[in-house]
Amino acid sequence: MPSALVYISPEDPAERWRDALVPVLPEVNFTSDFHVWPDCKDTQYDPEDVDIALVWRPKPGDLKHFPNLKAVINLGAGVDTILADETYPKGVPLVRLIDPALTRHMSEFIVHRVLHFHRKFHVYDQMQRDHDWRELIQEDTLQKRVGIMGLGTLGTDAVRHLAPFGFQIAGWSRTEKRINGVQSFFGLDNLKEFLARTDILICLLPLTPETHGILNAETLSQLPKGAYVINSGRGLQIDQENLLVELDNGHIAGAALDVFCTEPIPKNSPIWDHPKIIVTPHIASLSSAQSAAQNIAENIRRIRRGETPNDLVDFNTGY
Ligand code: NDP
Ligand code: OXD
Repeated sequence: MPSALVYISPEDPAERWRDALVPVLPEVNFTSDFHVWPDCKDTQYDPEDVDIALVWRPKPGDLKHFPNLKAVINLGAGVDTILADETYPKGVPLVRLIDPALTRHMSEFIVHRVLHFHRKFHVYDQMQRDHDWRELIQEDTLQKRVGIMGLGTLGTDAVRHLAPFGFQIAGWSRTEKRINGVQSFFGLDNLKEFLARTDILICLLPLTPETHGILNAETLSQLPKGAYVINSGRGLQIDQENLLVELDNGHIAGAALDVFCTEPIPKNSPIWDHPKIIVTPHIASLSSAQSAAQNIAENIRRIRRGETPNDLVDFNTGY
């Protein structure tokens, strides 16, 4: 029976994950049964022994080297790069990361960015640089309309943390939601109405063919004048050129972007120095190996017992 793990991440060294998994998977021999791709190619390992791949942004084609995979476990929430790989082994279940620390850290990021724009700290930052001592009008939180695209694990938690401030909160998702105090919009038919009532827009959608470019010239212009955009979903969900136009013509007052079409952003991109854009390098929430290890171990055991793992990706919806 194949029973070895392979770790595949071109970006993230294996040690962090191995160190976190060793104590929670005492039944696994990490010396003989934990391989790191592609280094293992130079060892005596047999790819047929591998039953589970632990991956973060594997390169297209990486997974096809393992003929006996029972499951692929993604070490992050978004599975877009994996599903874009046409060589993904057909029929092999894909598990995504749902982890309390990942969720918590995303909510911190969202709350910080929403308050930053709502309380005009971006303007006060500039005023300090200009030695400009003035009071700006303080808008009432109870009148401020926040809209979240994506009411899944992360969006729902962000709503929970934003609600106590008193914002008027709405969410947009594929299916209708019933969350106390949150107006639910769903499906493309309701998108225009959702955007029209949103002063601060947060994008926490997965990247799928349906959400690719969903924020474009038409939809951005449906936001009220002076709206703010926060994107920590995926860069390709916003048409970057269209966003720059709307920022430059003043329709959008500011944007906080954590994800981009090309990462890292090219050194000469206008995004870096745009006065209305706050850039972070895809750090809104980073996977924590320490926190996630228990859930991953549980899923490894479930898979090896022949049970359905938790947090399966639906190949039909793409998330
Ligand atoms: P979930 O799968 O839990 O939730 C996805 C939400 O998006 C659901 O509410 C779903 O609707 C909605 N949705 C999906 N497709 C559509 C559509 N076509 N139209 C309307 N709504 C849609 O995902 P998570 O909350 O766990 O994560 C969301 C994304 O956040 C990840 O896919 C990843 O891209 C990004 N992310 C970014 C990080 C960063 O550091 N920047 C870190 C972690 C994640 P429904 O509920 O009806 O199914
Ligand atoms: C994720 C991410 O999807 O880090 O987990 O973007």
